[in-house]
Amino acid sequence: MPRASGLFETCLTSNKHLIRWVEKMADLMQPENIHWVDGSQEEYDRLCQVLVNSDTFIKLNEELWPGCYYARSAPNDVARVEDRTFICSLSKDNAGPTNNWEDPFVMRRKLKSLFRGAMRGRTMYVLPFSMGPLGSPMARIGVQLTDSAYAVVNMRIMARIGLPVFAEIDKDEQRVVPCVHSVGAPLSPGQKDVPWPCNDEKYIVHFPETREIWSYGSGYGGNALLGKKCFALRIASNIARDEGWMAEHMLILGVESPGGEKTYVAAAFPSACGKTNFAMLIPPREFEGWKITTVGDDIAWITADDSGQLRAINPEAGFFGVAPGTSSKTNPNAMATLRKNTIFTNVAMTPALGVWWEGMTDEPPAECLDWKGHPWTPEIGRQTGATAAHPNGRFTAPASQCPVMDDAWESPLGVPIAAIVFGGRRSKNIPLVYQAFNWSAGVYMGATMGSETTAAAAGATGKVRRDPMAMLPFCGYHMGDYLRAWLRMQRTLTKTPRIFNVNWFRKDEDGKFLWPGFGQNFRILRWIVDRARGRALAKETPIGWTPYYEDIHWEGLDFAEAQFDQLQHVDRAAWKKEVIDHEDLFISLHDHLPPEMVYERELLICRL
Ligand code: O2Y
Ligand code: MN
Repeated sequence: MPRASGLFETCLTSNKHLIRWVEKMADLMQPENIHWVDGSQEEYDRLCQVLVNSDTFIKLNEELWPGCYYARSAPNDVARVEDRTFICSLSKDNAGPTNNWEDPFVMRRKLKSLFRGAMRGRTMYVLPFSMGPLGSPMARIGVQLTDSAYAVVNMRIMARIGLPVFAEIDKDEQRVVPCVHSVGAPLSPGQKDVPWPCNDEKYIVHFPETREIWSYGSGYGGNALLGKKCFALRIASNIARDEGWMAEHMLILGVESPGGEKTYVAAAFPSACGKTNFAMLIPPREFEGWKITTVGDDIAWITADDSGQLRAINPEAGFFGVAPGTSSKTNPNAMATLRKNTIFTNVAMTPALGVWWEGMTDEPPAECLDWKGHPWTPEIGRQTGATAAHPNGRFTAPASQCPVMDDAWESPLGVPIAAIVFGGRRSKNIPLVYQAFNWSAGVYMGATMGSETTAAAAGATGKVRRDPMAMLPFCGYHMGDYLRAWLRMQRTLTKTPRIFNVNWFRKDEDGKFLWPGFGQNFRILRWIVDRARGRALAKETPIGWTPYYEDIHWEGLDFAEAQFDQLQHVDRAAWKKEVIDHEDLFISLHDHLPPEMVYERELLICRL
């Protein structure tokens, strides 16, 4: 047994269940060593050095990029793998039509064979982590066993980890979510490791009833940093449904007026729709004294407090942001955040040991190494079409380094949410902004939201992919039941947040964007805040309330009323087609679909 061989000498918990589970897993996966993660800076530095020694990390130029490291993944391990992601609920019906399901008994047998000996020749890290500020009643704890030092150092940025979490586990003997992760690349004695070990066969598996996560074969992002999508969304959505709160794919931001009035807004956009940019938006200079503050850029855990007010925490402690397209023009706050103590993955590396990606600067570097480590020049890029950075290249950066983090971003009780915003990338039909008539219409709005596929994603470009509440890849149970949970939530509220839809991406007949976006989105946010606070008028349309031209603050932007009307136009014929389209999703959810969604659809058809 590993215990007898001294593998447990540095055990950092007294929790017997935890120790027994670690023993059992060590027995299964046969690691060479066990490392109990204390979460200290010294340990982080040591592990980064281990990663440098194994050629996984390159230490970047300390003068230009202090405390930063650079990694390249294997070319077959560059993103989340939705087709290899499973929800193994006891009943297939509970996973619903939008998730891959496998019988949990069959899956357990498969996992047992995959994980048997999977960590041979490697160290197994026992990584305790808290999603949410430690000690917050809204926080939840997990323990990830992993054979990836890369996952450990990234998790140290993305979550609260180490000794204080062990202390929390020991204090209450509280329930933890067990997470098992292996890159699936055991080493035989004397075998030389590769910089990015992984396996062609990948399994990202969730057992919702037992609240377990098993991830095999990948070392990348959402597949390996199990606190993020696997725990904070797929497993947490199950816990939230059972306990009456919500785990959402939402950013949280604060809008602060010159007089110090603060209004918090949560917003759900599908992946790759600019959530990080919106969360860190800088108002145009005409709005002196106004400030946007960031609470989170990706995930919100939301609950009603004793007074019936919705409150939200960001369960994460860092940003795992898309690098390409991020620049001091598009997101100066993100650029300031990632200047130090950041891990870059699958971007390009310059000869001066700096990083670069498409869109970071107007001028590309004369030469660099691309995300595969091959020489890249602008000329090579032109000739081959190859980008220097992978489109899903990432930065992992501590949230505490963001210059506009909200004062209350770590508040244990979260921040009060006054408005919820849904949005997607739609070139036609969907106005720049409109407000749902009420909560139930707002749930319909979120349920039917969609985004046009871009060239970066698989599938036909320009096709609308329905993505209810931006949770399609992340809801850990039946989507119809998820919509029911949303409707149920209203009953716990006395102050119901107002619900809005935005679309920054509407185009004219020539394919040109009608709205400048970025910082200008502040004008729309301000109307949303005014509406949530009951001090702006609105015009009734068949799909919801829309702003009058005069109610948007236009100072500093030359935007004619006719242009605004074009952006806000509700084309009834096109909307009738849109509503027919909604039916596809509803049919797929059939017996789980809440009847309110059918009523809302009927009402919408009548109004059109
Ligand atoms: O490719 C990955 O593993 C990352 S996916 C991701 C990362 C940060 C925030 N959101 C997402 C997402 O896919 O929604
Ligand atoms: Mn996301």
